[in-house]
Amino acid sequence: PFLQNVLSNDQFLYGTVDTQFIDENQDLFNLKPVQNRAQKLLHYLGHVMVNGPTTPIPVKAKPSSIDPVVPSVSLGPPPMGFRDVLLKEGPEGFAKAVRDHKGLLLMDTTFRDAHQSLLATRVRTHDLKKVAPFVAHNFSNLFSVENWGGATFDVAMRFLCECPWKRLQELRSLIPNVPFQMLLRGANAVGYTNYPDNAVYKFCEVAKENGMDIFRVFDSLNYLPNMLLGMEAAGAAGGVVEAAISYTGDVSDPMRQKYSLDYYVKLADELVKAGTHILCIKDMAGLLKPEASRLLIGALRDRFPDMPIHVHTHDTAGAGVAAMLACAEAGADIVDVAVDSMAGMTSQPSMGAIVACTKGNKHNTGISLDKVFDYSEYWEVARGLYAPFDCTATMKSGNADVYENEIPGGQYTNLHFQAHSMGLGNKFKEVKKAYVEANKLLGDLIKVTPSSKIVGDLAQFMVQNSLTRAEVEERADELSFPLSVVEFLQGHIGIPHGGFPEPFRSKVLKTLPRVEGRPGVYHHLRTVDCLNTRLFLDGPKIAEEFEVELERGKTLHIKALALGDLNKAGQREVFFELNGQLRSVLVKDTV
Ligand code: 3PY
Ligand code: ZN
Repeated sequence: PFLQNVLSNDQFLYGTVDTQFIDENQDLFNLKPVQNRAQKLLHYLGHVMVNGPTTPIPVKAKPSSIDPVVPSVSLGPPPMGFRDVLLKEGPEGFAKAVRDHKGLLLMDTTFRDAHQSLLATRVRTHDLKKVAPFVAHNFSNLFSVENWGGATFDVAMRFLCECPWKRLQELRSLIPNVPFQMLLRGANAVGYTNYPDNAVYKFCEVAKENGMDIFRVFDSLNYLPNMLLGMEAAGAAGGVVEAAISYTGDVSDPMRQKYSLDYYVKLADELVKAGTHILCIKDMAGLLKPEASRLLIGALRDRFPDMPIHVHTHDTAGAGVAAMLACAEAGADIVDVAVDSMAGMTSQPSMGAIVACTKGNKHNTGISLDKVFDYSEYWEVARGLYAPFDCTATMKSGNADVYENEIPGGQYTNLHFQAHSMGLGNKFKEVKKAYVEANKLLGDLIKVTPSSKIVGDLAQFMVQNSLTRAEVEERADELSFPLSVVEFLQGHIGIPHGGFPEPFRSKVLKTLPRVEGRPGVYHHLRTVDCLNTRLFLDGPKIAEEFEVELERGKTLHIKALALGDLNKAGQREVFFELNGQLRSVLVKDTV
């Protein structure tokens, strides 16, 4: 590198070097590996020419030869949008403005969930950047653009040779007026397993610094302690906190009692108590039927009149538009859509359909249908570039069987891809049936990344080994289960609603250790470094108030309020005031 630095130095090249050359040119010692970008590009191109793209399945489809045409954009800065409100008013003022807004607001998922569901998350920053100014200029009245988080983070690095942070920075500079939204998997951040708390905090802080505004926080088991961790991390970073309840089952079916209306309302109570700015129902599989929408969103609207309610769904069965219109009727403030050419099937319902169906009524979105058509045309052509990854290579329609198998949108596509790549294209039905059985074996879980992957792994294991549910149950102590299943039963991602399935869990785990409570606690024991020794050894007295400096400038004001009674599970609820807000923790009483 030193030689290369010398050889690219103007003074050296023009022969004006004297004895002061080294002294005056200390940057010659900047010995960072010199990036020979041209060489790297050639290497990459050579690799693609020899091996072709790394596709999920060996489809013959090639990227289309037609380039998308970027619709023209007017000169000057884009109009003001909700991001201007957020910057001026902060998260609380922003939430109030959203709730006060007349008409239905939309989040556009085209930059994230739509291509995660249809194109194996492969859309590159290159194609997002091209259309970004058009979005800023013509969709300034969107609630938000979802453009980050979920699977985009690891796919950018693993398959696209891109830096996800750079994507965020570049899009931010092109879309300054519309809030950006990301999907944060609670204590799993943008990964597939629980991370140490400080990693989640830092991640949110850096995401906010790089331009993220709204953090949709969920946990794959709706496990409250994991959700609170993600919400606190997003809130501490100064982000808008959107706590998301993952929806499964069917609240309109009296026979489905595990995930009842009461279950969702109670969970919402906790999230509102914990200070969420926005409440979201995250229907990751597209199970929320219009009737269930009326019941659930209606109940939440009545209970939390001032809370903005946001609904996310997938269109796998084909009822997404109907469900979102029912949500709007029942009082939802915001629903998720993808632009028409990136909508439908396992993606979100169509933006154009919702804009058209609400035109002229009280849910009017204020969005121009003509602009939607231009935007859609760009994506229709851009989508052709991703033909090797497009689920339509093999999947021709959505399917209402999702109401039975409850497979989330992105996973539905992945499993379909997988079945085809293993030459089991005609056995997809069997895979879906096994998924249903695997879910029952695991105790009927909320299924979304990563719990959905665990159910999928067990289903695949059953298909590969031709095992029925009864056989798995019977031989649980001798079978060699996928690691993800074992770790789930150990408690590595949290505790499912209703507890772990027994005697299945004990038979699988035998003497393997179990994690009690929130897994992240065990990754982060040094949290307690900041406590003085008396508090560390003996805890506070009831009514004692004290301050703890977590790090420089970040002080917590804590007051111990009360110890609850022993409950049936041998636990006590301990109540605190944390920075003026009521908080409680459940603790196993071992005395
Ligand atoms: C993700 O976690 O990436 C999801 O989209 C879940 O729905
Ligand atoms: Zn989704």
